[in-house]
Amino acid sequence: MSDKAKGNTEVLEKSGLSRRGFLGATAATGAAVAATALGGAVMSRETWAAAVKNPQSKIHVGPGELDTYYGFWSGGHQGEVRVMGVPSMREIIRIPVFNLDPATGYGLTNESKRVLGDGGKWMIGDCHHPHLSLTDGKHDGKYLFINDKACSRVARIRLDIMMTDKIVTVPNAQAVHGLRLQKVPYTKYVFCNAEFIIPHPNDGLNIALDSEDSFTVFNAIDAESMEVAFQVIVDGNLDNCDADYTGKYAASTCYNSEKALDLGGSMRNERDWVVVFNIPAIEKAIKDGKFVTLGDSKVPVVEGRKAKIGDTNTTRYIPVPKNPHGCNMSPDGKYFIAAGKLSPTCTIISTALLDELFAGKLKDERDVVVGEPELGLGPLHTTFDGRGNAYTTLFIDSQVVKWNIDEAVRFYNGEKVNYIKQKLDVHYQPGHNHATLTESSEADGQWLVVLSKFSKDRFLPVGPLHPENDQLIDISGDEMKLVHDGPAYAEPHDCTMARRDQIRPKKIWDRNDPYFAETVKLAEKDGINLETDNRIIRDGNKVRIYMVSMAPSYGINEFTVKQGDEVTITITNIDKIEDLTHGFCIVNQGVTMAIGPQQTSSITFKPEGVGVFWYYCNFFCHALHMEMNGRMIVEPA
Ligand code: CUK
Ligand code: CUA
Ligand code: CA
Repeated sequence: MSDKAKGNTEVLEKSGLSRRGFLGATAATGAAVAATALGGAVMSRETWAAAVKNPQSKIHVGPGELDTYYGFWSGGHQGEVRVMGVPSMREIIRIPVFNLDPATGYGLTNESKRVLGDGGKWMIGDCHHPHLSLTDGKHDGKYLFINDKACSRVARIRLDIMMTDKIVTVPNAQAVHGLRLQKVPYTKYVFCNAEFIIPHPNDGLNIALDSEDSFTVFNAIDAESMEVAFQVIVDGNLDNCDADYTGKYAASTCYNSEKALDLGGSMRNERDWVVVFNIPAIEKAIKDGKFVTLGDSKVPVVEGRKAKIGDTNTTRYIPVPKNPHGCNMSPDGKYFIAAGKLSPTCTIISTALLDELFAGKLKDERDVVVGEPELGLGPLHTTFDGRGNAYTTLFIDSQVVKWNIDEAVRFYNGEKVNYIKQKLDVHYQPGHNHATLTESSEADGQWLVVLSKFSKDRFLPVGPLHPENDQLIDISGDEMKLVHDGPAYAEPHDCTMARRDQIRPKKIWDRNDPYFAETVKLAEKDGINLETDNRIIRDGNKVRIYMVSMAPSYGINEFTVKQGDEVTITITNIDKIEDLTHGFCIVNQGVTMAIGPQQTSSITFKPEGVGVFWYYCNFFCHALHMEMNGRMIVEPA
């Protein structure tokens, strides 16, 4: 066990849960313990080093060659998304979402401020779960959605331009965490969990968190309008979620069924639960007027608490051990798999039995559980290869365990079968893992990325703050093979991957793109043709400057404003050449933005001080790029 793992065990021991206690806490049969102890082949350091050094090796993407998969990484509390190439694990670009991005001017330009709305005042985020939209269970290349736990938001990224185009703040909620998409018939809803229990109304008068008026909500956001379509009140809190392949059910894990306010309290129950949401039943309840609204929000809020659902039949609570975390749908649509975290097990829930559960035909909620394999210590998240195998991260054991789902189901039915296929050491303490196309019906079992939380000795030391370690594992054969370590800055939780043919980004902007349509409208009001006009319009103390850019010059090379003016600069890049982006930066003014080919970008600011201020292009665009500049003259008032 690594020192970090030891440290974790100590923490758990202090909280009353020893390593042995874990195993003792569940009714583990001897056979299951034996299966766990078996482990599997671990590729030696020498073998994988040799595999990586071999230029013919599968992961080597040579100069000029393209990766076979797009990877979309959460940028953690950098509040962004990172686009990676897999298997090279090269970071290709970053997409700012909730954060300030000086390179593109995201957070500064008027176009990005319209996207950010009110949330623009924060410019922080905490991204965990990036997910790609689907049609008929397959990635359709339209959108990527991601949560912001820090400010309770969900953002949408348009994959054709790889930019954030809508953000919604979820009302009546604190900390939007788990997020997954409806897969079938298409991504109509973005499902997401508000994690923390808060009082309603949260007015500072009513602060008792154990009262009936304190709860959290499950949310469905309309993927097109990006408005919250409905919320469901639940018992306990909510962690991760997923959706099935019929379009009917979503499920979320709850680790705090105790509604406790401290660590010890939230580990009191041997079992917490998975809440299953019946989407058609929720939609019907809303149609029948069986909902309330909370506070100022107009979002319909449906009752989903056990004791209160009445005839709306919106939810079911399936007991699972213990502080469960990950919730993952298998790509064949058969199972929701909840990772036990404080139990060494995963719970396999059969989707085929959910209709019967909701129809009241089962005696017990646990009757939908068709397997509960013992896998190792600290199971957090599960991913799939499309060949019937599951891969679960074991946080405390610092391993990924490969296991066969149907064999685990047979074991649960009493058959003596060893469902554990292999255990592979990872470095160190893995959170999510993610196999290629695993969240779609096309899971192809080629690559597995393991997002290890600690990197310790895997990279050159960089001071007390370490990066994380994203490890690439070849899962195309019978045996998992670790082939690459890659540092990641604080702190992705999750990633998602699609085949490169499934993502079809534009090479240059469309002049009619909605991203800057509002800016075009404002220019039209000023009688400006953005593609040809270079003009300065004074309107009281508001000055609007319109210009084009074409390598290596701006349409206006000098303009004058007065101290105290509010200045808006709108630039249209009339170059039509792929990869020919210009920048616009005014020195000592905090003004910077990018203007891609055929894009219009604008920025509004109040100049600071008086005098001559040079502006220049900060994207290398031409041999005379250094000469692409001009001057703003600020006259004293
Ligand atoms: S959570 Cu971080 S490792 Cu936010 Cu998906 Cu499990
Ligand atoms: Cu335009 Cu550099
Ligand atoms: Ca608990």
